Amino acid sequence: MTDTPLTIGVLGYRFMGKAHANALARLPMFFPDAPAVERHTIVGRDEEALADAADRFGFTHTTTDWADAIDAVDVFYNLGPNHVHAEPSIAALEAGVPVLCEKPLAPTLNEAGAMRDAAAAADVPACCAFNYRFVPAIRHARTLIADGELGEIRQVRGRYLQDWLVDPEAPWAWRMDADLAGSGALGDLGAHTIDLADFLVGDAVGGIERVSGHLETFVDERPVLDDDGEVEGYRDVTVDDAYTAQVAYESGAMGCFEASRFATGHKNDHTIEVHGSEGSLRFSLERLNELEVLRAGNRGYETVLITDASDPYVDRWWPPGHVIGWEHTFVHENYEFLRSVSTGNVPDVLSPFENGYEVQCVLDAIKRSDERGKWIAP
Ligand code: SOE
Repeated sequence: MTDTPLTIGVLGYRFMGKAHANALARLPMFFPDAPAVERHTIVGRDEEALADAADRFGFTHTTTDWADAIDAVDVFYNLGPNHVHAEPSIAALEAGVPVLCEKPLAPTLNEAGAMRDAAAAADVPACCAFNYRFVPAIRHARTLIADGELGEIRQVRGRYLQDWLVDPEAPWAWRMDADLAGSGALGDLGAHTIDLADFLVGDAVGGIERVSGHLETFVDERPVLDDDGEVEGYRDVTVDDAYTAQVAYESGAMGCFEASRFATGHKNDHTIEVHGSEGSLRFSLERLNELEVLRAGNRGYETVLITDASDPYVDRWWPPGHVIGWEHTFVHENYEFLRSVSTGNVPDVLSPFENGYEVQCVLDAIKRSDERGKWIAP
C-alpha cells in the first residue's frame, strides 16, 4: 500500500456528497488501515455552492467540468443524479480511474449495460454504492442464512417505506422525472431492496426466474419553486410514487417487494424479512442495530443487539451497546471500496457494476411487467 494519499474526486455535493465526504473524513480515525485519501476535487454546476461545499466537506479543489476532475484524481465518486451516472463513470473507467457510483446504476438498462461493459474493459474497481450491505445486522443475517440457520429459504419480503411525498404540494425534483431518474420509488428505493435480498439469499435461492410488477403515480404534477421558494409553475411527475412486485426464484422460493413515498408515518423504513424451513429473521433500518431472529422450536422472535466487537466493523467504533447510525454504513462502504482500489481485490460485500446491472435488469422487468400486465423474465 503506497504512502501517497489517493486523491478523490466527487461529482455531487448534496445528500450523497455529504454522506460520502463524512465517511472519507472518519476513515483515518476509525479505520487507520484504510488507504490514506485526500479529498481533492468536488464537481458541480453552481460555483458559489461548490466553494461552500468544498470548504465544509474538506475538498481542496472545485470544478464545473467532471472531465477535469477525472484527469486530476486517482478515484472518482459519481454521486450525482441518476441521469449523470453513465457518461462520467464510463469516461473515468476508460481513463483507468476506479469508480464508486451511487445507486441505481443508471436510469435505463442501456446506460447500465454500457457502464457494465466499461467496467469489464477496465482493469480497476467499479462498484455501485448499495450502502445497506454495510449494516452490521445485515451482515450477521447473511451469515446466519449462509450457515443454514434458517434451513431452506422459502420467502423473502422487502419493503422500503417513506412519506416525503404525501403532501401534493411537495416540490418537483429530478427524482420525479422518468428521463432524469428512470423510475421513482422503484429505482430509488426498490434498487436497495432487490440488491439486499440478493445479497442475503441469492446464493440459496438462485436467480430470479420471473417478476410481476405494479407501479402507481398518485400525484401527477408538482410545483416548481424559484430561488425564493415561490411557485413558478407546475411540472409533470412521470415516475411511480409506489411499486409492488412479486418474484419467483429458480429454487421455487418467493419474493415480495414494495416501496412507497406515500407511506404516511414511515420515514426511512427499509425492512427485510426472510422465512426458512427452520426459522426466520427480520431487519428494519429504523432499528438498524437490531436483528430479530426466530429459530426452530422457539415460539417467537428474539431481538438481538448487533453491537458486539465480533460483529462486522463494530470493533472499530464503540463498546457493545453503544449503537451506530445510518452514516456509519457509508464509512464501512468507503473502507471496503478504497481497500479494493489499493489491493485490486473486490470482496463480495461490494457490488461491482455487473451486479448493479443485474439489479437494473430486475427493475426494468418489473416496469415492463406493469406495462404489459403479465409476468416477465428479467
Ligand atoms: C430517497 O429519499 C433516499 O435518499 C434514497 O435515494 C437513498 O438511496 C436512501 O438510502 C434514502 O432515501
